[in-house]
Amino acid sequence: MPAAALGWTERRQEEFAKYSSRGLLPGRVVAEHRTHYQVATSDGEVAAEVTGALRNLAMQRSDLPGVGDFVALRSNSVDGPASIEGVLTRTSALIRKASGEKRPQLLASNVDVAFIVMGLDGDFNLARLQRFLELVQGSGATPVIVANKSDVSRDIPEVTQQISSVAPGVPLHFISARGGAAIADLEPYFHPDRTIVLVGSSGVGKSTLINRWLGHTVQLTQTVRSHGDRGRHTTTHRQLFIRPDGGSIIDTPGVRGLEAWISADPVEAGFDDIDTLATQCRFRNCRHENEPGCAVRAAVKRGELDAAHLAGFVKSRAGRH
Ligand SMILES: Nc1nc2c(ncn2[C@@H]2O[C@H](COP(=O)(O)OP(=O)(O)OP(=O)(O)O)[C@@H](O)[C@H]2O)c(=O)[nH]1
Ligand SMILES: [Mg+2]
Ligand SMILES: [Zn+2]
Repeated sequence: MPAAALGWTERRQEEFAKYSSRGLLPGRVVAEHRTHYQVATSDGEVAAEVTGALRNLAMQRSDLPGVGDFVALRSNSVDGPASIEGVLTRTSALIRKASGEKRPQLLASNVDVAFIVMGLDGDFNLARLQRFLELVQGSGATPVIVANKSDVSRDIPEVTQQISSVAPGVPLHFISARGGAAIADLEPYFHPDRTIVLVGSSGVGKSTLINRWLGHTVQLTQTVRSHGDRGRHTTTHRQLFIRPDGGSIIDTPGVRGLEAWISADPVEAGFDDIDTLATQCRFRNCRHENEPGCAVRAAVKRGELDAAHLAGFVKSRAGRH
């Protein structure tokens, strides 16, 4: 395990002893795909699957491994995926869970600091900031507010005052990811043993920051997408990156659905997420019921969209006709 870079602390090493005695190897989940996990190990990244036994033990979906988890791996045949046989105790977990929701989803685990990124352009929204703050405060990670796009900024003293009214005592930094202004102010949060997650709405500049910290373009950002897809999020899945000079950083997609999940009020949350997904349905007039090639139901199946939220959408639309 490239120890320091991945946050492989002594405490984790101790907990891992019960697995190493069974011949298992440590790894850290860097991405979660529909069919498999991508896990970083001392021998590089490998594909891995969860064993049936571990799946049966999981009481709910958030008990299964997610991005940021330290896992115990058994390597199988030369070309087959490795098996994940255990998950180490999490030191923190960002879990999205709306009230009454039965399927909490793990967004990232073993995160030390969460940068809540806001855009100082049209995106700026205090209610949304508050919801992200609640998500982070329930996780065990330390929140830091990053107000990005200071180059197009509105009145900074005014914004500072507004933010401190909903987030008193939470560190606040004004930066420009694109221009580079004040980026260095965030450097002290990085540490070889530490993991930082970026959360925030779509388009606030999370991936632009990731690319800056990684020193090259690892994530697509909005400027390089094709035209005509306004409103769609650019980053599509959560991914952990290891900074060359130490420390791990997790990029997350600014899915509208996250706000829908956080918000207890479905009317307020809206259905932008479904509208966005619907642009990828095979039929333009898809009702997302049983049409073939429906991207919305596919997202529900993948667990990326709440089925109850889709049901609410179908119901509200029926009411309009
Ligand atoms: N003016 C200005 N634009 C910025 C800044 N940082 C990022 N942007 C632009 O904002 C747009 C969105 O940036 P992304 O990094 O793709 O945003 P994201 O938060 O990763 O979005 P999702 O992946 O959809 O969640 C791009 O066009 C960036 O160039 C900044 O500091 N100033
Ligand atoms: Mg992104
Ligand atoms: Zn559809």
